[in-house]
Amino acid sequence: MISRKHFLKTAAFGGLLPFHNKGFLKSQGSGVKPLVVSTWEFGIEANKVAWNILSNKGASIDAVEAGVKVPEADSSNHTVGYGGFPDREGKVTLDSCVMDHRNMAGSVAFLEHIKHPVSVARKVMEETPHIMLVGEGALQFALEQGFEKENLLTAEATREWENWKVEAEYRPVPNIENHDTIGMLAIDAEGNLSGACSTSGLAFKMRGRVGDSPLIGSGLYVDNEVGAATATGHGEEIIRVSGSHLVVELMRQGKSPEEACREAVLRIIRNNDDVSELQCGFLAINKAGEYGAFAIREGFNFAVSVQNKHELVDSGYEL
Ligand code: SD4
Repeated sequence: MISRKHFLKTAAFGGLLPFHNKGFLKSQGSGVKPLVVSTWEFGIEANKVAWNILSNKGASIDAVEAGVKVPEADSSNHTVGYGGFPDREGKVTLDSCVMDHRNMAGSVAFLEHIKHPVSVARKVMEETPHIMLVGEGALQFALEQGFEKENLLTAEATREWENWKVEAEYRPVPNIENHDTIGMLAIDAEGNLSGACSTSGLAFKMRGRVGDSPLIGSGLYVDNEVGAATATGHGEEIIRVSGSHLVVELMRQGKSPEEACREAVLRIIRNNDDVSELQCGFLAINKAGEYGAFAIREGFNFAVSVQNKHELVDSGYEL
């Protein structure tokens, strides 16, 4: 029998699936600004750099770009920037985007040899009439903008790729291969929202494969009147529901950040007969400075920085 408490918990969302979180989909965060949140535990170090900018009255777009550059430069992080695992052919290809409070956006995808794709994405936003550049064209643009061509494939990533080739099974494993995309969202002292997202994508992906992370509306979306959202996990599933835009629109309809993230997760679950090998997570903030996250399964966490404190928080999850 379903207890009344359990029924009330689930009926509001039109489903009776179990879900897990600390406290029931309530608004997290006191609404104090500035605020920065980012995906996964390495978000703490990224947030600290972003926080330095925000706490000195800096702009949210400067904060998210600087923050995301931290894991991009970290060779021990195997799915962002330098040190990222390569594609099947042994090439590191990077995806990134930014969006600011003016609804302006920039993006690069399938970019090789440039350590900080987030900064190239920002240049696309600021220096071109376009939103997205890919592959050779993105590289050419980056070089014209003064970025340096570097080898991003580390000895460790090469070893992992060599090992992978022995079995050559293309099977992403939730929370193991896929768990390092950084999505960062910030609200500055002026109340302006920005976001950035950066990844090397799924390890050993097909050459040319692009996931959700550089796609405005999928891996990231910012609406300065409502809030911002970012995504991590299986990009194909996130693209199928235009995940981050969906989360922002659900917040516009009055849902808390965590409720909105959960609804997007439920749509992904509904789209799949078998979710046993899937992981997707969303992270969101609203204009009031509240935040929340939700994932398909346990294991997703995010870093929150507010009032000079940096904290790692476990996301709610459905299964
Ligand atoms: C992708 N969403 O390329 C990225 C991978 C990821 O956490 O987020 N991993 O599909």
